Amino acid sequence: MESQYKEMWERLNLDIPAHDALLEVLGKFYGDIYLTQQGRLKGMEYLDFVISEIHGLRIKELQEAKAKGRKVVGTFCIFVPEEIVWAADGICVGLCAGAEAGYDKVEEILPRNTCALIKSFVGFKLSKLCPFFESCDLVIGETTCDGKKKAYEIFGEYVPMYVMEVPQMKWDADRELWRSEILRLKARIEELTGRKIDYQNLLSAIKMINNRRKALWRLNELRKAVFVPISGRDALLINQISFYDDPMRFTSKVNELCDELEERVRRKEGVVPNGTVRVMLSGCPMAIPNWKLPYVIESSGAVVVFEESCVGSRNTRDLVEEDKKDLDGLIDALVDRYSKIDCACFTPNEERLEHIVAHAKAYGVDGVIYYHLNFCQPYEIEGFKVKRKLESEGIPLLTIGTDYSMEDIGQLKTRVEAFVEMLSPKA
Ligand code: BJ8
Repeated sequence: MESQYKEMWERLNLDIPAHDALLEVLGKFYGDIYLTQQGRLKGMEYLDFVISEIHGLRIKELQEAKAKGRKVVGTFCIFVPEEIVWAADGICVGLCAGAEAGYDKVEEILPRNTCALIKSFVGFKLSKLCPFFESCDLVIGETTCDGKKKAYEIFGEYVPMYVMEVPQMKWDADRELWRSEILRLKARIEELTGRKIDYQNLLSAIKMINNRRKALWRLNELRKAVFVPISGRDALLINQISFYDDPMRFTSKVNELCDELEERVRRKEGVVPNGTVRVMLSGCPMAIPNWKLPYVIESSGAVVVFEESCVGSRNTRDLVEEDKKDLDGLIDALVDRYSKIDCACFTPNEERLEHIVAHAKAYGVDGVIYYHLNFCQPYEIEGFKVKRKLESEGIPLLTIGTDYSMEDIGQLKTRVEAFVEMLSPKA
């Protein structure tokens, strides 16, 4: 891939030697974690291809679209209503980074004890390692956690930045604020793209993104089967790729994959032996290529059947209502749908506890692994209420705080193995 795209990467001003090294490490990491799995689905070949081309073909597509006048908009959070971008014929890509990169430079401008996700996206930009960043005409941030909010102020010196105000509570006044923020975004995107957002193009965008969510939810539902048809690692990867790939192509590929999965479920064919310990992962988002914990879990004798996370169910569970008669109605539908997001940045956030319990039961999990990034206060603190709730329901829980380094992998494995052992049916 290197030679084929080198010219494009040079034009994007990437640090070529460092980028080559990154792709090499990533390729090896992916090979070890993904390609060694037994009995993978045929449909995963497409996902393997997308990953192998993530800095190649997809970036080429973005560059070609830009040459025709389309604008590329990057986001970090599932609160940003991407339908607004697509309606104006923009292209929306998720930018959350899931690997350690350029931390030496990052720590010159951000405190060391900042969460890995924030350090990662700043690091990818400062070290010129991410062609997605370099393709963006606008980057949209949001006032969710304090770390992101304050980091964006500094980050805005490096990228064209726009920040949405996300309310922290869910009263009527918060809804009004959120509605006005969606309208403010609409005006900014119209200005950027030079295109007006109207009823027709917004409805088409809503349908396109709803279809992607439906396909991902269909995939989720299939994981309820007693014979688990897909590994948690593969399911996570599919969710991660949904933030980058062309939505229509991606949706049709995921639906093809689901056809294959349905067949497996019908044949009672699982990726792991029947009776393998079933685990839910709950907590902070796992941005690509953060595969550490799912790998640890699935190499410790368990299988992940559900992700209660933004790279997972929180992003796919709710649809935008389509049966609205005018533009105002569609804007209201966006407001309603996005207000259902139960991120730990909200207070109170009781509905998240209800969702965790309901999904733990529906997916027949034996236990929940609660994951927070170190220095992520919203998710770490909310973990206390999650623990209490799960205890009251008799659902076992293991809490893990970690980051993107590999230093703690041995320690994590010991803890996860002990948890899985505790959950395993005794002979
Ligand atoms: S809707 S979870 S994508 S904000 S891990 S940066 S919270 S300190 S990512 Fe998120 Fe939107 Fe919420 Fe989802 Fe801060 Fe925590 Fe870091 Fe985090």
